[in-house]
Amino acid sequence: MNLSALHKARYTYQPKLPAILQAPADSITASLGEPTTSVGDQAAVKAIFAHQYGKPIISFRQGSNPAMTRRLTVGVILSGGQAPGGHNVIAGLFDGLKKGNPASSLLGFRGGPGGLTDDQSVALDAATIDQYRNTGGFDIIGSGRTKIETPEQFAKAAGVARDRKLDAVVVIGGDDSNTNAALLAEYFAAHDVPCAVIGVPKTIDGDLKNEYIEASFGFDTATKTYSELIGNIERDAASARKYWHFIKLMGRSASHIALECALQCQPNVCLISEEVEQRRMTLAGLCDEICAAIVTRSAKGLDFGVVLIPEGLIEFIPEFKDLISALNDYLAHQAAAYAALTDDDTRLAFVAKGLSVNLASLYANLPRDIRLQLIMDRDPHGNVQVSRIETEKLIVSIVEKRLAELKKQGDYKGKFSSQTHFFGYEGRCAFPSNFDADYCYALGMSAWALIAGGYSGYLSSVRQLDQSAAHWQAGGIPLTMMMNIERRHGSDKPVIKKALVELEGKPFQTFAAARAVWAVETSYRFPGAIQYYGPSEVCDQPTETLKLEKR
Ligand code: FBP
Repeated sequence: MNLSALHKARYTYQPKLPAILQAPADSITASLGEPTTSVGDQAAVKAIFAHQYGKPIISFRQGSNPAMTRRLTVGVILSGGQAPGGHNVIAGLFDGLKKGNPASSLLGFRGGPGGLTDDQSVALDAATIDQYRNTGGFDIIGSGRTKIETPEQFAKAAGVARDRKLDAVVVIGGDDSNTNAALLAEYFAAHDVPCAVIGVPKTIDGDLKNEYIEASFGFDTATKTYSELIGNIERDAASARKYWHFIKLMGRSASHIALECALQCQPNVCLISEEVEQRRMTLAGLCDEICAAIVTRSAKGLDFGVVLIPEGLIEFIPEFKDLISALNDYLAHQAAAYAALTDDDTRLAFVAKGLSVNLASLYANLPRDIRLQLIMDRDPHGNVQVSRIETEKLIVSIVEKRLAELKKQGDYKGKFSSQTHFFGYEGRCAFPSNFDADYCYALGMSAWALIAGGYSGYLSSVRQLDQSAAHWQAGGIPLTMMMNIERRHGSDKPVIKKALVELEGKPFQTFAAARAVWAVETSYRFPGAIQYYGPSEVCDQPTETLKLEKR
């Protein structure tokens, strides 16, 4: 293979581990906390997870524990969207298994959770793992979004676990995938399948976090990748002085990615969906705020700028939230009739009939492309595919109209030319930053320690991430602790609660205190490319979000 110089160099990078995971296997033991409760809907969550509910938080510490050296057979699944560092989770899990007992083995289930139910697996040996250390992507075994939900799927997964004599399955995934992991753990416990299920917090979106899960892996690398690109665009905008760039950033519902990139790059405007919802802003209202920045800058001779738009914005604008929720319910309940329709015009007419008068009028006034994007297939977990809705173009079209009106009234004399961008997939498979390479390797090894310790229904956790890796705390957080009940596919389901941007939190407050100046001045900051080698203050820094949250 003709590998790039960086690719070869990354093979020699040795991820840093928390001190406890550097210890010999038989001297790692667990401290157990108090019984836990779910974040919401306790009675309903407890009823669904009768065998899992209430487990204690686990922290690893030094102590004699010969049981950790038992021979294990473990299966691993990569689930959902790619996130930098997934390969290092598998490497950490593999190295942990071999440290515990050289006869232990690791199977990779191909193509996501469907690989488990269909028994599509590959043995992962040292030579294979070595090819993927410290690299981006999920291509070692591939990923997928299959949701294991029918009794047949659960029974098949149990059959595969029994046939392959699996001691555990590790699910590397986001909130939806880890919800699946919890359901699988419950099913195995209820049906006496002697196989543990352990989750690992993955997602570039940064929304799988709480007091105990300080960050999901991949967020660090993805936001650094986007920030490099945004900084480059800012410099281009300030050089050419003729374009307003509207950049939609991936991240699904939460605006963590947009906020982190704003803290890194100091753009003129960054919309935060959670604030839009709290202020009950309309689409027209938020476009007016963008126009205000454009008009003020134009009066200063600055007919250029950069606007960041979180991918999930549309779901947070109150009028659209109602529309999307009505569309979700209608499409779920009319699935058969809708599936029989053969062209877009009939689909649009069919959907419009199912909406209330107000929502039908909102829907009818949207550009046709957006109307079609809003009714595209939901993903297997019931999510609207926001990456495919061109919110940035919708906003530009409204801003253009509004500026034309302002010009007519004599309130705006500038020239407005726009460029739109969507940064999403570009950031999901970059070589993991040193932070993600270390964090993921530690998460993988912590997952092994949970399995070797005999635990199930846990999310592997590594805490105190603002400190150096040696001081990180490894352990496990019960999956049920993060659950509440939400409406999906037209019915109520247990799901891991998404962490949205907290408007009282330090990251948002820091942004809010600075943004008025950024809107009218040109305060751009250029983070540059991720550095893997060099001084620690350049190549080992966590995100601004993490630093501010831990301050
Ligand atoms: P996960 O929640 O599975 O980590 O996926 C994250 C994500 O990258 C979102 O930011 C984005 O909206 C979505 O995946 C895109 O999905 P797909 O890869 O199926 O197009």
